[in-house]
Amino acid sequence: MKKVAVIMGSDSDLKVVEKAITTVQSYGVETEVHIFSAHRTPAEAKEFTASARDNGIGVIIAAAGKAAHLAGAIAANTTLPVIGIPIKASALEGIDALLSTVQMPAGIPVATVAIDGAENAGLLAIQILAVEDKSLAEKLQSARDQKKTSILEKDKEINQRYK
Ligand code: RP5
Repeated sequence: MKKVAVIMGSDSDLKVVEKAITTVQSYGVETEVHIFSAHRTPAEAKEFTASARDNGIGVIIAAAGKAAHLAGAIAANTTLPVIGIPIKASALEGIDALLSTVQMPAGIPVATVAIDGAENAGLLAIQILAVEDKSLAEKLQSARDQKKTSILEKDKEINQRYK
C-alpha cells in the first residue's frame, strides 16, 4: 500500500498536524513525516518531493502558516495529489495561510482543507488511496456509519431532555 507523506513548515505546526498523522495511521496506512520549509529549507523540500512517487508515497499532505507557500511549492515538483492545510499561526488567524494555500494558479492544484483542518486532510488522503483499495473504502464507510449512529443517539437524547 502507498504511504502518505505529511510535511509541515515548522515544528510549531505539529500540535495541529498531529491529527492528520493519527487519522491516516488509524486506517492502517503508513505515514512519512517531515519538517520542510518552502523558504527555510527549499532544497530539501524539493529533493524529497521530486522522489516521493519513487519512494512509495501516494499522497502528500503539506501544512504551513502565515505566507503559506509550502503546499504550492511541493505541488510544483510532483504530479502526486497534494492536500494543503492552512495553519492558524499569526495575527491574521489563518486567513493569510488559507488564501496562500487555496489560491493556486491554474495548472498546479492543491486540494485545500479548512484552517487547521488536519483531520479532514487525513481523511481525504485515505479517500484518495481508497479509489484503488476496497478495504480502505469499507473502513471509511464504517466510520461514517458509526458517526451517524452516534449523532442519531444524541438527537434522541436532546429531544427527550427538552420535552
Ligand atoms: C510557517 O511559518 C510555518 O509553517 C509556521 O506555521 C509559521 C511559523 O513558523 P515558526 O516561526 O514557528 O517556525 O513557515
